[in-house]
Amino acid sequence: MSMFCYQCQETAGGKGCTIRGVCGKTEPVSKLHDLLIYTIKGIAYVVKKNGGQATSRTLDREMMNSLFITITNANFDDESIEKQILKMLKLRDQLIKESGVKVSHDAAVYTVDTRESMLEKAASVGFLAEENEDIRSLKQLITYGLKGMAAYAEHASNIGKESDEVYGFVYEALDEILSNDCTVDSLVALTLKTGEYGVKAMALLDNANTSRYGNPEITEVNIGVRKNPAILISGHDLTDLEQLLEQTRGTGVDVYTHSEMLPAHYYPTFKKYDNFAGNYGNAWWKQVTEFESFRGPILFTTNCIVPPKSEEVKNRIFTTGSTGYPGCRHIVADKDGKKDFSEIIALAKTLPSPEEIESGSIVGGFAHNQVAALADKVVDAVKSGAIRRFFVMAGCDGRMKSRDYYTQFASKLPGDTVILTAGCAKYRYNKLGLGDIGGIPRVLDAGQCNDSYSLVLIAMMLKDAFGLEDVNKLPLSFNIAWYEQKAVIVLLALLYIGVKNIHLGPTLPAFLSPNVAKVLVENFGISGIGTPEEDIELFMA
Ligand code: SF4
Ligand code: SF3
Repeated sequence: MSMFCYQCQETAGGKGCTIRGVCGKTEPVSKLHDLLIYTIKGIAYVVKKNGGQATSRTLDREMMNSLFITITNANFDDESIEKQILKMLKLRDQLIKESGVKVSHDAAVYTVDTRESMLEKAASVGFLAEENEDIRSLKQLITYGLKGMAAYAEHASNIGKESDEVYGFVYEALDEILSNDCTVDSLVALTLKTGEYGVKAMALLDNANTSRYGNPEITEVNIGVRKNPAILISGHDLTDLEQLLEQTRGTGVDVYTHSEMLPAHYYPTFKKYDNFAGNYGNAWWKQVTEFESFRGPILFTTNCIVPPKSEEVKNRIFTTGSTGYPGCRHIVADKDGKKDFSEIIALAKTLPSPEEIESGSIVGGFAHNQVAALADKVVDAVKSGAIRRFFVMAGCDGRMKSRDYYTQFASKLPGDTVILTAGCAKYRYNKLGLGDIGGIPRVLDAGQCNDSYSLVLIAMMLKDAFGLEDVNKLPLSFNIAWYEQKAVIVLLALLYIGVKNIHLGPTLPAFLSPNVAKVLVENFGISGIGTPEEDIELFMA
């Protein structure tokens, strides 16, 4: 077996990618990801020895960046991952020197300097080295939750909001899973604690986004195109979008959002840009054809990158932040976080405007503040029986044919139900025209996957409005679609706040061992999906 990865829903054969990732991840990239994770566990071990004290914000931020780099479809660039490993080793040694702690664990003392030595080292430190499958399963569940948490913490940090508590927990958890003394019980407890800190990280990001860009509001987003040359921005980072809009203002170049960047249209701050033209395309995996017809440059701020099929498209792709792809130009921030996008803007001016693939508009912007403003209307609709049940259908989309389930499920739901969504899962049903109930749209989009936090607040608000003690007593069901590790932290956050009977699909994670899956079923009522008809009957009963 040359590599092993089973962190995402599309893992080969539902078991693990062993030769090359279904996502396109190569063997060296997979191994370098493994070594990077091992290296930051070593740093967490040193921090623990130092009484939980990291010595610099640079270290905190690079820890988050290292986790983020290893998220599915974020960084395929072996050279940049190699550089990150060397950077982390330098920071580790600096930390040891400054703190004066004595360390002996291999992760805290090992050295590598060449690609060859890195790949050799990686082969011996991958997570398969853990022999007990239940311990391995829980450690990976926590690791994937931490990756999602780090992505959200990094976005918040880019807006200037950081939390010692969140950073502190990441060090604590990484140190704990490096240890050989974990038990199933201690790891189950750490899993729930990861969910607790996932809620904190999402709250931090919500606060960062709304304090900087205002509260999302109901917005109609154009899905057609204009005649100007244009740039497509993908991923989740709003500070990159803000800088791109500032730099394209008055240049005659339009900016369109792609996939998870769609909810940026809901923020008041971005509405002032005349050249913020709309959303182009659908969920991440459709980029294979949609980037061809877009015709202009594309900027990836985070996952999900699909390896481009042609040199022509590849030459139009730029990456920034934690993302990377070999052969694509990478834009680096200066020490103040400023990025120069002039090369992308210049390229856009030489290329044709986007080809229209859709027309019309979609509506979104139902984050917690907006829903709170509509609370009386929503509560009245439930009391009068106009709304019988809510379905939280947040999460990710993906390539698997079995995800048609979500389109079928949404379209077959009775007309007196409302879907609450967040994340790119929405593209499975946000253009179906499901109508409204007394002016309340039947699909309420709160935003990106991290805005699942908003859905939690909305559930809490409904619970209070109906004077209930337990969120599980609401006419509310959870049918979550997952793909990558941000969905893992969303799931752990939901478990932490006590949500029961979540349906998770289209398949259960390969990294759950039979015993760990059993714990999740017995304690939280987690289950997979059936057919849309069977599941609707079950939920409505
Ligand atoms: Fe396979 Fe998913 Fe890992 Fe890619 S991220 S190598 S598809 S399991
Ligand atoms: Fe989508 Fe990649 Fe997860 Fe942010 S963009 S939800 S899959």
